[in-house]
Amino acid sequence: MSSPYIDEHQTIIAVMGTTGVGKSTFINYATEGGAEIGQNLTSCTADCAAYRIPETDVWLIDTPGFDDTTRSDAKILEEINRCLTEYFMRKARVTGVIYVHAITEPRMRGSAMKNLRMFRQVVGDEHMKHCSLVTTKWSKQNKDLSQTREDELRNGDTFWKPLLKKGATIKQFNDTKKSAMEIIAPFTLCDKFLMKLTKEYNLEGKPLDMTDAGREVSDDIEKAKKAHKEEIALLKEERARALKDKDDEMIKLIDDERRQLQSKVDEMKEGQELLKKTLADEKQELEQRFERDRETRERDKKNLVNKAWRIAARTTVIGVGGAAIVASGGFAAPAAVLLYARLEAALQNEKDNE
Ligand SMILES: Nc1nc2c(ncn2[C@@H]2O[C@H](COP(=O)(O)OP(=O)(O)O)[C@@H](O)[C@H]2O)c(=O)[nH]1
Ligand SMILES: [Mg+2]
Repeated sequence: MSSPYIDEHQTIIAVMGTTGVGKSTFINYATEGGAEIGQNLTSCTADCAAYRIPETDVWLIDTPGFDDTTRSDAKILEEINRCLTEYFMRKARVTGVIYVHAITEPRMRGSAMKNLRMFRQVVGDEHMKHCSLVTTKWSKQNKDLSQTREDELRNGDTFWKPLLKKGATIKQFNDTKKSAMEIIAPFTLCDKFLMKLTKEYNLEGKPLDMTDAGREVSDDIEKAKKAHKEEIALLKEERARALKDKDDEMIKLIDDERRQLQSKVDEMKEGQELLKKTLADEKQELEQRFERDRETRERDKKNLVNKAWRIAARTTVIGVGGAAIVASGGFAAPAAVLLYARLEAALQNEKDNE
């Protein structure tokens, strides 16, 4: 969820990376709580969520990883894109991206590679100066081993080397607020930029599946769909054989597997439909939401003014009443108390009507 308070004065820093690497933990250190931490490898962050660093105009955006146990990559890309579109329409200052990686990872697993690919496609290699590649969980293993892993990341052509060459920085997070703030600080000062995905979708008007990030997901879906269809065809042959052999148990097993595969193919088709989305499809909904947000902001502002007025009214009555009591040698006390009680009732009434 975004916040109605995100406008052109607010600075946005997105936090991306595989599920479980410590994105929410990092955000919690920086913002002093709020983001939900995962205890196992199921994702806690289903939607993008904005967390404000206390007493600043800087927000960290927690994003779901492209490896969610329950949602397809298409849905995740759609969610990230929806969130970026919203910040773009609100004219927020998107200044940086923090890509998180756990140093305890023995090597780049498939999901880590996929997340790195998606990060590059969403942000764009040309914007690496706005990116920090942050390693976490240093306290969880031997320092020398962690250092070896960091060197591999730094020097691997398929890992971080090309990104560092393009201006990304590499940082270590060591589980303190100070360390989180040191990582964030450079992005609070730099200019805003337009992510590749935002540019393609919002300025060039491409549907999601025509953006580079969308193509990446579509290609994966096509490959998986093809593999699943081949498996379904094989199962069909096996079923015919089992039918001939009157092997009821085998038929049941095959039918179960076919059903599972078919539901995966259906989910993929659904994902492809989702990626056909264009800005025009969601613009109206977003504009309606901004209008509601404007009303919320105005109501909050009005409530704040009313609160100030109530404080001023109380202070005046207490001051004047007190002075009257002293000046009258106590005679004015009942009248002053009555006046104060009336004022309290009136203020309470007004507060209830807000
Ligand atoms: N020691 C240590 N544990 C961490 C760190 N970051 C995350 N964890 C643990 O890793 C698990 C997943 O963290 P979480 O922040 O939910 O990951 P996310 O899915 O990327 O948001 C949790 O059990 C955290 O306590 C870190 O920097 N140091
Ligand atoms: Mg999380």
